[in-house]
Amino acid sequence: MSHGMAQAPVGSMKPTQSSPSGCTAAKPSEKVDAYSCNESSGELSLVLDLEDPGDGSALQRPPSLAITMPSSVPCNEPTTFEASASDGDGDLADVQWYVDGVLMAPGVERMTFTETHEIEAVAWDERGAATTDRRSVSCY
Ligand SMILES: [Ca+2]
Repeated sequence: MSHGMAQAPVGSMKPTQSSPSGCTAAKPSEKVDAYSCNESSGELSLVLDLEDPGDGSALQRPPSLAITMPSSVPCNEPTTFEASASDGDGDLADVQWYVDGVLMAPGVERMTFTETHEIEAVAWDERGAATTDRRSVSCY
């Protein structure tokens, strides 16, 4: 003996989209986020609730950076680029040096000055935030 397939009651499962009567909704193909209702209109707003757990980890802080090498160095002697860099999040990733707008090769932090150059240091953290400091360095 077999049982017949049970048949569930069929109701209206059709999703309906209601709009206040007399309102003009956007075209179905468009994202509906506002209705124009005769004299009034309404809109939906998205509120981003950013909650910090208390240790600051939800917020990004850019690195702190200051060039510490002197603004005047001996000519014709190798001078080491020096900067003080830190990050409040503890995610300092890299410090890059530019001389007259040209990026120095990675790991190169010494140069012999024969004239004045515009030195720029850029500190990056792991999240991509950057802080820049500049100094004009002459030689004597
Ligand atoms: Ca950071």
